[in-house]
Amino acid sequence: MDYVSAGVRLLTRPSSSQSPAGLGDTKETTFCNVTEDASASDPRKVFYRISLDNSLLEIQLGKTATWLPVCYEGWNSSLGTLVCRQLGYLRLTKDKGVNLTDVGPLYTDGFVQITAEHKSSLESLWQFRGSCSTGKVIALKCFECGTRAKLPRIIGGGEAPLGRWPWQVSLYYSNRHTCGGSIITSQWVVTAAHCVHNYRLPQVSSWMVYAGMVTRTTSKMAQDTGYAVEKIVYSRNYNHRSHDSDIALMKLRTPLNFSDIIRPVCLPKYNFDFPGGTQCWISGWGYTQPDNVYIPDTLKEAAVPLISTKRCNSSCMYDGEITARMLCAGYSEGKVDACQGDSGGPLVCQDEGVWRLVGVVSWGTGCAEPNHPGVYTKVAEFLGWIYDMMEKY
Ligand code: 4AZ
Repeated sequence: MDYVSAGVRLLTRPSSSQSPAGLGDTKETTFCNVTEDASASDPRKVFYRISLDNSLLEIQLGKTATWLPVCYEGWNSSLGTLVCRQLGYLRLTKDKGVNLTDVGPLYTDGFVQITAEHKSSLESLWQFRGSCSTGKVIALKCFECGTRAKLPRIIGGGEAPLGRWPWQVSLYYSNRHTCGGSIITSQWVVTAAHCVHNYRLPQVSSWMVYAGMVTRTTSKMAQDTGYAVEKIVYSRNYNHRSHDSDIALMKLRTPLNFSDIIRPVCLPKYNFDFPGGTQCWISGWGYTQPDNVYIPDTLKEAAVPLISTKRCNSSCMYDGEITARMLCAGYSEGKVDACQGDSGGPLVCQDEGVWRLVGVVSWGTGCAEPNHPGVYTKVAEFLGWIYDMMEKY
């Protein structure tokens, strides 16, 4: 799929094109009906949040209903980084101890304190306490991501106004739009391994990253706003036959200036999967017609629900081809999907008010075909790898 200009296409298939598949379709869906597990299991034991009112870190131990502030004793900033990452933020921006007396009489249910012994996992580090001996609790600020500026009204469907997907970038290889990508920090972009692997990889200087635009040609021509690439890494487990681990990172030579139209997306939280049926969004400059090799000039967007792996791996969909590092999104009837030219671009889901990069456009059988939804790299499986690469390079 990456030999022609591999991009993702956000495609709306005309309903008439569905008719030949109509009969078989109905039959298939009856025996392919997979019952969904309504109760998505949640393995987490400790929950974190940062209070919007006063920036205090609050922890819930087990599934008890109370959120408790954290004593300053034993705290250090690397714990702050770990907590921010658990919450899907790239890093810590600021941490400090604040006097309990300054935050008012809000907290009467007790506190969480760091245990004295050094524990290997973050989850086992916390214990309940009646009070904090220093009288101070932790306030945290994590790197901001996944928000967009207040936008003018959205006109029509399908075309994305400037600033709606501010993390979306267009990756140009040899002066052609080749793939999409998502900004995660001022210097790092996530894309698909199939966009950059083999012959393209050594050609770092042939890549350019365009951010903060929806209309490719005019933005590009008006001012050459492209960012040069310094480094490309892709998952060492990437398999171009099975499309497993289809993820790559690009480091820009100079950092992006964030603005209303250029902003980073958040990553998923650790150990939390969005259930099948969650409404998410894709965006890209990929093909918009199933049988038309045409890369549109303006950014397109579409809403797609997640499909559980169990259902996507059933015999009527991908029959076992979906690995633990992939996820599916789209409709069993087809019609709306990513396509060539959209590859590497974002599948984002909104959660607690921020947008998270849940998937990277990867592959699929055709585009917008019934029972062949789009397949995405599951970003949550690569959080450790992403942080390692960003620390290393
Ligand atoms: C591609 O060729 C491609 N319908 C990307 C996404 C999908 C299919 C093909 C999903 O890059």
